[in-house]
Amino acid sequence: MHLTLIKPNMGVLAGGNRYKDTGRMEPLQLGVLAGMTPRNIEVSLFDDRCEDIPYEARTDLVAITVETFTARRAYEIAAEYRQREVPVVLGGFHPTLCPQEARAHADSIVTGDAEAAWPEVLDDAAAGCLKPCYQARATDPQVGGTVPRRELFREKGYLPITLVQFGRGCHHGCDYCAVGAYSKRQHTHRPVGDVIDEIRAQNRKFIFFVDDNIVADRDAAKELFRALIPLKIKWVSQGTIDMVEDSQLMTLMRRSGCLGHVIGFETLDPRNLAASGKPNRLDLVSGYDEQIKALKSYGLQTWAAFTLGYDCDTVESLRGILDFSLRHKFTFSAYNVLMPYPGTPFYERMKREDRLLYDGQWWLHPQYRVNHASFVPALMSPEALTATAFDIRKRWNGPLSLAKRFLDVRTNLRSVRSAALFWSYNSLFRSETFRKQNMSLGYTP
Ligand code: B12
Ligand code: SF4
Repeated sequence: MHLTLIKPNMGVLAGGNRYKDTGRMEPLQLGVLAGMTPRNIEVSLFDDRCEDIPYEARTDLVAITVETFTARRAYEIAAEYRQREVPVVLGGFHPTLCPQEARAHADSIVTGDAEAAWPEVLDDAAAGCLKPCYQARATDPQVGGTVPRRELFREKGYLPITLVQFGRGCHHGCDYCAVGAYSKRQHTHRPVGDVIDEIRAQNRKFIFFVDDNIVADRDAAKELFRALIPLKIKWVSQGTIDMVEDSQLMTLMRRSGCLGHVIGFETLDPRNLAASGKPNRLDLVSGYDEQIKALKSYGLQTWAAFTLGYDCDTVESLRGILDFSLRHKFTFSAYNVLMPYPGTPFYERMKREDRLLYDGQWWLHPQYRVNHASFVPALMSPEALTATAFDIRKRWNGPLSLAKRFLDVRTNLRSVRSAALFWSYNSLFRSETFRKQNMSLGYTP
């Protein structure tokens, strides 16, 4: 039997060329699927973000990982294979949160984590009797010590950073977040020993822990950090700002080689935080200042994530977020337009309030463009939200901002490595910001 694994691209750039993600990372989920596949099954991996898919090559089963922003393209790829009578199975966030829609484009879908369902899918595919839907029960990630088959990632031009997962899911239920909806507010993690073995078995010293919240279980995180110290790696991850409350956690984090995290600040308005359910503590007088000071005292380079378009946001208040970011000289920042991801409470609320644009399915709509508002904000027009978000991104990535932010002795000037990280990734994000704006999803008009 031959299995083909596919990571779909997003779409087509405003100028008409297919998007080629210059900062693409290894598709970890496909490595995990391959790792769970018995060795007597041949496996090929194709990354639509950087190579053509050889539809005519012989294969017995195609497995595609689907996120909401790649759903349109994934369905196009699935149609090509199904036209050639090759069975297609879809899995990942989007089929889990939108199973009925995904079912219409595949022979079979898997909802939830692959770990609990994949052996049965392969057996059924080999016997020619795939079921229409496999509802995987929740498991720990890579249960049983599965190791991703990283040799499949070679020569695809991925960034030189190894993706590893320790924990999965999140206890919080922020209303806009697909992770809260997918994980049903459960957090699980792998045995620390498995993670250490996996890191030792690959040859890079720069790791991205793709956990949704690396500090979700503080005791487990401390156990991991202690075990990482002898490995002498450098690593980055994602986490909630409440991490700074625990000085032992922060000290271990730093000693284990942490360079920084993606941290969701989301908004500077406590009313927005309360409405979204984000558990950040925003002091009424000092805002996030004390927490950011604490982060910097550990020398961590922060990738601050903001979401624009909450009900209390105005064009003016959004501009305040840019001033705030510049004042704190964050190493990186993301200013994402709030998106109604299907399956989230925010999506359901926008639907109830009749505020969804693009027929309520922006991810499938031929007119939808990347980084555009896909709902009607409360205090501004969708066009004003799109334009303000783009303007903030432009200013943040401008030469003055870069120069000002670089000059932070506690973070970006702390070491040659920190300075190199600042410039290499800021250049990448800068060019991606402009390229991706107004991109359409999928390849067919
Ligand atoms: C790392 C990461 C990134 C990396 C890129 C990773 C890469 N390889 O390309 C970066 C930081 C660049 C990134 C960017 C973005 N990301 Co991202 N990312 C993640 C993150 C944190 C981890 C992904 C991962 O590797 N997980 C580990 C693997 C093992 O887990 P998994 O993918 O879920 O796969 C498991 C199951 O889902 C299932 N499964 C998955 N695929 C398949 C396929 C089959 C056939 C089967 C059977 C099962 C199966 O089994 C797997 C094993 O259990 C996820 C959150 C998450 N928990 O996954 C968000 C996530 C996927 N990203 C998300 C988003 C929105 C984005 C952005 C659009 C953000 C933005 N506004 O710019 C961009 C767009 C990317 C782009 N192409 O431009 C959302 C997607 C929501 C959705 N409904 O689709 C997520 C879920 C985060 C969130 N909070 O909601 N991302
Ligand atoms: S804390 Fe982060 S990962 Fe958890 S639900 Fe909220 S936004 Fe999602």
